[in-house]
Amino acid sequence: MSSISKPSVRHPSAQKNQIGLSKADYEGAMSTLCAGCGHDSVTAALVQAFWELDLPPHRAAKMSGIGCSSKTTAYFMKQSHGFNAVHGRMPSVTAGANAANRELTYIGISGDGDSLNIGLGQLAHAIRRNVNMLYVIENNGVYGLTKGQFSASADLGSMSRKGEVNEQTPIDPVLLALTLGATFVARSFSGDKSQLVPILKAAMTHRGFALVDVISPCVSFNDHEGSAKSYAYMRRHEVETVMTDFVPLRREIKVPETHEEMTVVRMHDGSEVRLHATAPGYNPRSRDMAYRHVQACIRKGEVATGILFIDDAGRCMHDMQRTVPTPLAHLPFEQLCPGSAALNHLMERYR
Ligand SMILES: Cc1ncc(C[n+]2csc(CCOP(=O)(O)OP(=O)(O)O)c2C)c(N)n1
Ligand code: SF4
Repeated sequence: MSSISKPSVRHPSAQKNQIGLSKADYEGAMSTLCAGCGHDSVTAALVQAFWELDLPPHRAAKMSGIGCSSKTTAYFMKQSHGFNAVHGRMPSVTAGANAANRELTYIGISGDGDSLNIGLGQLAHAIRRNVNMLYVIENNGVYGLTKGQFSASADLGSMSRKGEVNEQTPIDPVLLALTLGATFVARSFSGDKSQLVPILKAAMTHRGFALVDVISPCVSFNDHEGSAKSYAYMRRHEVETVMTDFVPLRREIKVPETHEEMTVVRMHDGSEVRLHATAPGYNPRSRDMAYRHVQACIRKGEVATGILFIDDAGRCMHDMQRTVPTPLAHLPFEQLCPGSAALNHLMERYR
């Protein structure tokens, strides 16, 4: 489908960030998704977050699989690198790219079908490897692109547009990530930009795998009465567990007025993430507490949002694999290939 292209003219008075770019410089192609699709609101939040973070678009790589959600990467930061992998294979393609060039910023955008059905094994191993990336799941509980089949995140007993009831136990990406040892786990709602933007900024600054599950309603196939992934359901059942402020390194860090129930996490670049627990006694550094709280919300039919767990001391894939600091992509051939003598010596150890 063709669509009109966006004007490239910039208003001279448009506000610039620290690297001299306006918000329009973080946009991409015109969206071809249905009007009202939650995924377009996620795109707007991504544009805002990366602009505020002063991320140089040419130093980022946008990775995705297949689905309406995976088309999101075309709609922001058109000057970044990009790779649409096969359906469900984005996590391992990103792990490979990250192994070759650790200096790029990796942003993976996926759907619940892409991540939790066909790509579940791939997602699980990217979490275990703690690949340094922001991984956004645009979660609508259906296969949007292929016209509304239930996906693995559809709630038990929820209804399709045609009235069919889902009888399979859902996979909750947040519980999955917590179980597999993810070092940053958050959930948000596409209709809540003020919550989503600071979460995306904190996730982006996290060193390691940062999973952000965004409930993003599909207006064409899953926004009806009986759906647990509709705008109306989310507005009634969202429970903000942790409110997030993100304070970048360069800004003056002021002591906030209230310390109550606040956890401050210093990111590896010196920025601060401030987490205000709105659920009494909630500690976002406790994996067990996060798990119990999210499950308790599910039992009550509620959706816990916010940064639910953060571990800033986790070792990322490069730490575990003890890779060299220079990206493999920049190493000269002589260093990448030590020659046949070294290879023969290595092979001797296996005789
Ligand atoms: C190997 C393979 N199997 C199936 C498909 C068909 N297919 C394309 S997108 C898709 C589902 C996308 O659903 P989801 O990831 O939830 O994204 P959404 O469209 O809802 O945003 C499927 C089954 C495919 N392209 N490749
Ligand atoms: S089919 Fe659903 S997920 Fe796909 S663009 Fe339309 S509203 Fe969005």
